[in-house]
Amino acid sequence: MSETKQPGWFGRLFGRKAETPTETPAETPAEVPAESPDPAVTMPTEPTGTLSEGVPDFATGADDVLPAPPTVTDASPETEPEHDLPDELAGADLEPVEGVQPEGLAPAAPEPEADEAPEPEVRESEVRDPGIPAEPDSLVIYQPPAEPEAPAEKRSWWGRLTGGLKRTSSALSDRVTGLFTKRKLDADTLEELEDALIQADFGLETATRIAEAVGKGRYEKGIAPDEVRAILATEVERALDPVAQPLVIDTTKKPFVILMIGVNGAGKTTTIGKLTQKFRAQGHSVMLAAGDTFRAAAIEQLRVWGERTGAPVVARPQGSDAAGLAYDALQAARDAGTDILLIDTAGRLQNKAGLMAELEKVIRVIRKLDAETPHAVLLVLDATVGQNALSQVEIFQKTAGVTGLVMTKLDGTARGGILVALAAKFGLPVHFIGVGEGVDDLEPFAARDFARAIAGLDKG
Ligand SMILES: Nc1nc2c(ncn2[C@@H]2O[C@H](COP(=O)(O)OP(=O)(O)O)[C@@H](O)[C@H]2O)c(=O)[nH]1
Ligand SMILES: [Mg+2]
Repeated sequence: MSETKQPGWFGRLFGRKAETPTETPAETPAEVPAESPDPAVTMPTEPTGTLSEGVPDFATGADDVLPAPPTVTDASPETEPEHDLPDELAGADLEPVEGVQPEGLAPAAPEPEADEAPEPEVRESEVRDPGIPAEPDSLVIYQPPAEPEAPAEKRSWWGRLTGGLKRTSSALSDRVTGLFTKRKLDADTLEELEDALIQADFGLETATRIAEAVGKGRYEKGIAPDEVRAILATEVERALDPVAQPLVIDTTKKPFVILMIGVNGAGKTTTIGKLTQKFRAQGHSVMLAAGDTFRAAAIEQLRVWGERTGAPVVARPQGSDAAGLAYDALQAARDAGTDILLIDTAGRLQNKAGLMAELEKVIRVIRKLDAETPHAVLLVLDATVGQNALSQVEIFQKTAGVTGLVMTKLDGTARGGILVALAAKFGLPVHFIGVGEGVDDLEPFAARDFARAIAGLDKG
């Protein structure tokens, strides 16, 4: 390691360079595994997945190009955990969409001087199970600062929900206004309404039901657009009500273990950060396991969230065994008497079989410590992939026993009806929805609010 004075964590996050130009060749970007900022983590405006013969293509986008095998295997994270990537790439996943600064990322206070930068408090764990391939020297637990950042100023959830669902609701609303203004209701109009709903990914079954409900007893009469919206809201609420179930944390489990799964870029890590903020605000202690050991940037990303939300992050260097890490994190959470352990996972393996095998292994290995774990398996789905979400549910459900869904990026699509299609097909609980990148842009899923927002109605 050179003598170079490195900037603090926030300095690196905001791109501040080392104070002395460094000559360490190992830190030049060219020497780092060629991993560019992931296109899958910027928000696609069109569905990024493909639906080929009902099987999701997990290898879309960057997934089909495996980064070079991890080269940082012997670097000790106690001394240089941040140097796996050049500054330009570190935290690349946190890059805002279209230049929007993610909420809460701006430093609230002047940055500490580089030499006063708080170094993470690092604790070593012992090897607890000789059967688990662990690298005891490399396990680190990043402790958050004593006082995590103050949460950003709150906008009402209704405001963020309607803002987030704007693309879907205005696409629908425009069609409804166009179709039902000063027109008699006939079969053609209803068919067009059905088309609009199918385009918003409601699914054929629900689209037909809504169109029928609108037509019922009104043929050859006029119907005002607002009436159509009201019927739409009623039908959507009826479809979603059974799946809108809160995630119940059983406080008798210590820790209550939540495994987060989903394809790369779905929003797992971000959702973990948002959930941590919520759980901490409810008075729970939370620990995070950086189980996406595939990329250094993924570990860093979780570490930033831990720092922001006041949760310790258990990590190992890139390339470590994810199951072993999850095992150690569960042990650490037990030792610390933590209420909730959130385990992040990778979604980026080269093929579906590899991804599923890794998830199965994580579950198998943590069950050696506690046969009831994981207590919840949350599948994170990106709303912008559209119909592909349906096949993702099928496949993850088989492997990991999904207990509930989180749907993210509803703000990034005009096809928010996918939630209705999912409810109709699987009936799995939908616990949370995300409508933005900020820490507050996630809330428990409420069918009525969602239905009214998507139909373009007031809260009511
Ligand atoms: N607009 C928007 N972006 C989101 C939402 N949730 C996550 N993201 C962004 O999606 C990208 C991928 O998220 P990440 O948590 O890294 O996905 P992971 O690979 O599943 O862990 C990041 O840029 C997030 O900021 C959301 O609800 N809305
Ligand atoms: Mg991630």
